[in-house]
Amino acid sequence: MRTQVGIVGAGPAGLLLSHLLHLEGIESVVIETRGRQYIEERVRAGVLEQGTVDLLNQTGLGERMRREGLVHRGIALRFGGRNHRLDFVELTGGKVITVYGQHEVVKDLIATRLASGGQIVFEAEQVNVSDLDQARPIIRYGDSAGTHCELHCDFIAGCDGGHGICRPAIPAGVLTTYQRDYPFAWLGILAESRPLSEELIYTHHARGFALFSMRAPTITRLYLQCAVDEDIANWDDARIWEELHARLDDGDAEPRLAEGPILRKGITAMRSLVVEPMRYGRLFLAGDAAHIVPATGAKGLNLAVADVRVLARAFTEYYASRLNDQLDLYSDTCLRRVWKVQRFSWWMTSLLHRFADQSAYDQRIQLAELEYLTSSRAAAQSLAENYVGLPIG
Ligand code: FAS
Ligand code: PHB
Repeated sequence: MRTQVGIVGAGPAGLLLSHLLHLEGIESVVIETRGRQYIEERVRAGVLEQGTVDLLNQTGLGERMRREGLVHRGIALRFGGRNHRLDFVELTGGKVITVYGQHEVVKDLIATRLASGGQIVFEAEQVNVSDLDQARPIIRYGDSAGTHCELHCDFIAGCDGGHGICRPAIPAGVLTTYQRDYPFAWLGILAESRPLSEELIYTHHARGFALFSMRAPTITRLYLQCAVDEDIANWDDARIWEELHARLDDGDAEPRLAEGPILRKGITAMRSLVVEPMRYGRLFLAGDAAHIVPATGAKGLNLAVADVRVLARAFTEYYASRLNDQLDLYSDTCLRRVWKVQRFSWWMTSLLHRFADQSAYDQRIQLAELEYLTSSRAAAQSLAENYVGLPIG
């Protein structure tokens, strides 16, 4: 088989890239190891930046998001038993965020791609890439019928996430990897319960970080900082709710956090990672395949979107004029923004979490920074402009 752009991975990066290329008349094939139902039900990110929402609306993907997404005009920082609201609309001149689950974006992308004749190979096996520095790089895989397939491409987009095969396929010595692993993880739940608040609440607490988020008026998404090697089997529902109350509504006369059936629970590692460059030959890395951020800044999905917007423009230039300028600038263009988002995600994580080796002085510095953020417009504006999303290159 032949195609113009072979895409490895049907997460938000791979699917959105395929959609953006289709809009420009560029053919692609998406190769995915998991089944359609699995990736449509995989609960991950929840917050869309203004730029992500604008792009989905501009490219015909926003109808259900506009109907079901929750527009939020701010967030709260909770410390000392009190909520302190940051008004994004006032601080950023009108920008907002939209709470709409990543799996919903994935569902919309798959439906749109298949409706327009897009090729997505689900349940592919033994996927590998080769000839990356040749004119015709190849993706080899077994399809769900076990047939051995070869896809000869002009280019390959490695959108296979943090544990894929594209990044490891780049020869040793080419990539520089920058990494920071945090000494804690997040225990996340999805619960059928009445939201505690209309907006997200990020909590700094002596017992550890907690985050209140949501997916719908009756579905809450909650996280609490836990040990880096935590075993979810040690957390029954009662213990989870007890810890969430202790961190999220301990200063209140009456507990405000409503409990309810827990639909999902899981542990997510917290790490920062960037590989440079985001390209080797005719392989271009995008999204988690190239960088990972701790979820504290709600950036992972949004960074993936920003990468593929740049990559789609570069492929469009190439096929329209056979110019390589934007392809040659892809990595540098993305990395300028990636590192700013890495900084913000690291800063939010360092500000809000308890570190085992923290001194009493360190804890007072965290509280001083939170007091500064909630009393200085300049400080609040800096957080707000990063949170709603920096401009895309
Ligand atoms: P993805 O990982 O989403 O997609 C990669 C795709 O490639 C997957 O479908 C995978 O099955 C497929 N794949 C892997 N290997 C393959 C192979 N060899 N061949 C073919 N396909 C292959 N971000 C937030 O902003 N907020 C959050 O709360 C949040 N929570 C998260 C929880 C978890 C458990 C994880 C892992 C990540 C979370 N993230 C969160 C980050 C997440 O949203 C990512 O940033 C986002 O999914 C990035 O999208 P992609 O780059 O498309 O990668
Ligand atoms: C979520 O709703 O899943 C979410 C929101 C904000 C974050 C991380 C996750 O920072």
